[in-house]
Amino acid sequence: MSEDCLFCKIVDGDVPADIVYESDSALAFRDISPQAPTHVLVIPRKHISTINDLDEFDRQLVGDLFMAAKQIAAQEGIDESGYRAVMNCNKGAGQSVFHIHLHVLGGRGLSWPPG
Ligand code: DGP
Repeated sequence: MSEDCLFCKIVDGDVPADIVYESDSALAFRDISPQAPTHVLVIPRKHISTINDLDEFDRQLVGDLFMAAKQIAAQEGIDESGYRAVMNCNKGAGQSVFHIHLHVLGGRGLSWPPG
């Protein structure tokens, strides 16, 4: 838990969110500013600021985030049509909340490369 972290506050229930998935290690909720018909953020309950802060003990946790993404895609009905699961690292890549989160985006065509 990091005192001034927005996503830690969502984990603790101090900031409301539209939660679509919960497990012992992870939580997922709808993005406040959706960039696609489905835009869900999957986060670990544990505070980790960026991908660069992951350590060896986080291997399982990172796997949990992707397993959650897979389940959410099925729940949202975008597993067959296609979706993107992406994590931005640091400001230059667009990270604005420094508690790692996997964006799960789908429900429309997604171009590549991203901007
Ligand atoms: P990134 O830019 O990769 O750090 O993504 C942060 C995302 O978090 C961005 O898409 C908007 C979303 N977001 C920011 N504040 C809130 C909030 O208070 N609630 C929810 N549900 N999403 C938020």
